[in-house]
Amino acid sequence: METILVVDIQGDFTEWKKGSLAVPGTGEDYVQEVLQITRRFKEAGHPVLATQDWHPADHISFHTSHPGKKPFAAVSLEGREQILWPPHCVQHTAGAALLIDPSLFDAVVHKGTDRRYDSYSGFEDDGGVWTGLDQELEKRNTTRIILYGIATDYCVRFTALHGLGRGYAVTVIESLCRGVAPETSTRAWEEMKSAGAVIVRDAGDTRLFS
Ligand code: VGL
Ligand code: ZN
Repeated sequence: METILVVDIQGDFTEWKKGSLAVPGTGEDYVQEVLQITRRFKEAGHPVLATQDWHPADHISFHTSHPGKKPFAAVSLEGREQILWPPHCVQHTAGAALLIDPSLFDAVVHKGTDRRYDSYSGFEDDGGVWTGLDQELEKRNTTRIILYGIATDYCVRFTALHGLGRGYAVTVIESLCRGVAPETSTRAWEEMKSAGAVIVRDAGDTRLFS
């Protein structure tokens, strides 16, 4: 069974909603395209899941949690590199809201909920705690994950790599992804490809529509 996974389509990551961590190329037209394609997958009978970045207000990934540090600075936390982001996707705020009607999703998985750990991966945070995505995929007898959303170089990348690591086939739809920066996005595509992900240009290339 193929399961669709829509990654972090949230106000704070979009230009459309003037988000605090707006990713280039995320105007209203982008979100509408993601919505339409997601509807078509749903209508074709595929389970559709979503991830939602869902941080407490004092999350460790926010530069405001590190006095004197500027946004986008890199720091070392317990030996891990952590990029310090502008505060974003704070639980229950407008910026954290999904921009696609949640009724379209069979389940929504929250990530980054523990203030001590970031979680680019939809599967598990940097402390190794699982989000619940594994169970949602297993419940639906998933063998292949079809993935797209924001951001190519962070959440899409780590979710694809962890999906492959768990033995799933992973297909990423390039035209429905947006990255924070061009260089890191180029590297992310190469990394996903060499780890075994299938990268397709358009949703039609998945041949999943009936
Ligand atoms: C993400 C930066 C910070 C992502 C989450 O989901 O790609 N990026 N938090
Ligand atoms: Zn985040």
